[in-house]
Amino acid sequence: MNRILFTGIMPALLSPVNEDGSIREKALRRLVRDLSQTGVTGFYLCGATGEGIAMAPERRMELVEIVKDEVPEGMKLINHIGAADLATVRRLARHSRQIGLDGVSSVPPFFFNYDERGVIDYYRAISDESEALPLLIYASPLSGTPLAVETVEKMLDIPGFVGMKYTNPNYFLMTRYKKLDGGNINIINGPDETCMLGLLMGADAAIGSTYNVMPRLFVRLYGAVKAGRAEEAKPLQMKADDLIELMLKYDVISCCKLMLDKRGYDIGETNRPMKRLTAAQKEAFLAEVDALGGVDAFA
Ligand code: MN9
Repeated sequence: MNRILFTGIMPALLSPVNEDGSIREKALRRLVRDLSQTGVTGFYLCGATGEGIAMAPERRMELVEIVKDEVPEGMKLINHIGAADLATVRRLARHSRQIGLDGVSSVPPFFFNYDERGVIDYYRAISDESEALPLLIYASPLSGTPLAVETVEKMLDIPGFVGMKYTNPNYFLMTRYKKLDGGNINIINGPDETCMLGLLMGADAAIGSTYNVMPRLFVRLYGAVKAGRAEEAKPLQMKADDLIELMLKYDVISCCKLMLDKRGYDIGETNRPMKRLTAAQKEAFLAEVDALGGVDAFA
């Protein structure tokens, strides 16, 4: 079985929501439509950037249904279905299969300390419930320490298991995962600020927050690295990093939402109780973006 199913640049799609958590359908559809024209290969839904953990399961299901309905043929959709209770995880896994998504993903079970068996059982439950939809671990800094390479190796037996979204700038560890099964494991770069390095060290794809804002820049960067022209990719990474540095100073998700808002998407704020910027912070961030050329300099 070929596990390299996901390649290219995939925005971790922002979730446009209202104050009560309901989906801003118009903004969502427009964002999906527009981003789909930029050369990205698909979307990662309801992850950290997509705020899935802060959303009710019904909202998550509604959001992925809208995206599935709007997205052009051929674009891949991976749904992050992680939740603290297995019943919700199973429900989202089943739903992802029913509506025809291309893959499911989850952070390892969190909050309680799970041992290796608990982790593997969790992913097996997802595989069973989704009838072996392509499955990716989400190795996120928000969900504890990375899984042991040996644990991931054991997971190669789980039906549908293809690999992981690896949000960690430790690229030595990334190569240890990537060596499993002779490289037949789909490793997807997480940190946008080191996207070029991840790709150079063997990642097949990249998923990230800031690809909502700078899709074309990263599509060019991906093409350059994969064509062996790292020297062409470097200035693109450096340019993106000037903006990412600012976003990290304020709050990445809020800043991405704010920049799209400035570009005319009626995207709203984050789900509570997630971080939000004050009016003064918004103004300060936008002034710093202006100094870098303005919100459209990165489109
Ligand atoms: O993996 C994102 N990571 C998190 C995806 O959300 C934790 C990244 O895209 C970062 O937001 C980005 C900025 O640090 O690299």
